[in-house]
Amino acid sequence: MFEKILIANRGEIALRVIRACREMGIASVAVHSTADSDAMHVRMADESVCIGPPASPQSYLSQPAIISACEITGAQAIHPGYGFLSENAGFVQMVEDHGIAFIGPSAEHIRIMGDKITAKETAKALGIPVVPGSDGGVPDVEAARRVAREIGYPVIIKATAGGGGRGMKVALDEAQLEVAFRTARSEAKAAFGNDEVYIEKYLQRPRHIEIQVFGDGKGRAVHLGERDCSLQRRHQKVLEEAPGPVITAEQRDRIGAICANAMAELGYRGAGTIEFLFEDGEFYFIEMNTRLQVEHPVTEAIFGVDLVRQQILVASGAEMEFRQEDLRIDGHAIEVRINAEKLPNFAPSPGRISQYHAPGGLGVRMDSAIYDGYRIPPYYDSLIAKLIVHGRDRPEALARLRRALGELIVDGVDTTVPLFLELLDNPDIQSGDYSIHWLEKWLAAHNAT
Ligand code: MV4
Repeated sequence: MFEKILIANRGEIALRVIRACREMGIASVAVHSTADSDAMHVRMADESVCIGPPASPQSYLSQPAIISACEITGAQAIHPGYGFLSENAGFVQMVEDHGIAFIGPSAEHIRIMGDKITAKETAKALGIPVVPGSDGGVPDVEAARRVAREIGYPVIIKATAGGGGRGMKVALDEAQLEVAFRTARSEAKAAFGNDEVYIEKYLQRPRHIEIQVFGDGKGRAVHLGERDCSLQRRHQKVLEEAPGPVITAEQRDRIGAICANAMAELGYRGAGTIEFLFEDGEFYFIEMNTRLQVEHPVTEAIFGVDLVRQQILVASGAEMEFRQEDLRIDGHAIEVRINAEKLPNFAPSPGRISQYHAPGGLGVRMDSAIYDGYRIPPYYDSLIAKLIVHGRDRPEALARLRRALGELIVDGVDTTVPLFLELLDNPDIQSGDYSIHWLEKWLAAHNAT
């Protein structure tokens, strides 16, 4: 087992990893920018190294600075958290070339899944159901027209190098195809330096359902059910829950087994998420994320497992601590992302937290790196806390969420807490009847009134 791990991240996820290290008797090294000298992850780690100025490209994304911090401190492994360098295949290669372990999948698996076309081809070849569409890139408008006629309208044109919803265009009929195709192409070129695009059948009212998978890198893999992450604004998740309110045990077992078998066949190592659109009882693969995700705690809550501990175990060559038959769902969990943002426009609200009180009690988990007097720097994302509640069933989780939000005090900056209090009063949220478009529609209607 590793004796010392460097965490190449900040905020709540850095604390999450430090906590797992401490429980395993592993020393932790924090890295930080000059803007984060007083950050909680620096205080909580056993050691820390300043790796550069506030701007991420020169600190949290600086590969040489992070490798040097490992060499200076003698850390044997790097946990990347999410975001930053977590899905950078070149970084993984560099880390391994320096004799350091990367706590995550192989560079090769990250590369395959980072390209949306090879990801989809790989998924399809492994027996995962995919959205009907072009086989690979579409070179010109004529080819696009042929594919669209074959699969039927509406269609969506997506950038191969895209992700996070950027570089997508919908064509409802053939009259809209040419403009959609050309716009997608030029936007892809401008945003990603790669103008390759592909076409899919456009699903009109799906849910975003993602399957948590975990592999030992030696041909064994399991699934840990799904998360419903349909409540999003501008491709940013706002609330996530597990199990999905409309997924049956049969649907879960079927798609879960397909995903676990696929990951076993790949020899996938560590945590991964296979994203699907779910409509009319069918799953359609869209992307795979080769990292631990922000919303992993809802899965941890209902399965009673520590995913970061398992990541560290398999990265060191040890066995994961469960088999598929050990994994049973207990109750329901919901996570809300508390951002330092001002409603109704979600404008970033950095500043000093003058008072902070975290909720607690049965079934409440608060993952946050803020404290009384903490100054939220303006350089990074606006997530300041994740509140995760766990109940015996969905109504109990919802009641607990309302209770916990009532206990929470964050003064000095604006937060998204009022949004969650309003959502909890909504009948569609209470019944679980929402698609990927629900939140944006609700916000539009809400802000108009
Ligand atoms: C789609 C789709 C409908 N049909 N693909 C958005 C980001 C990227 N992860 C995939 N996305 C979508 N792909 C087909 N064939 C609708 C979306 C989409 C979406 C997906 C998940 C969560 C929120 C979304 C919001 C708008 C569009």
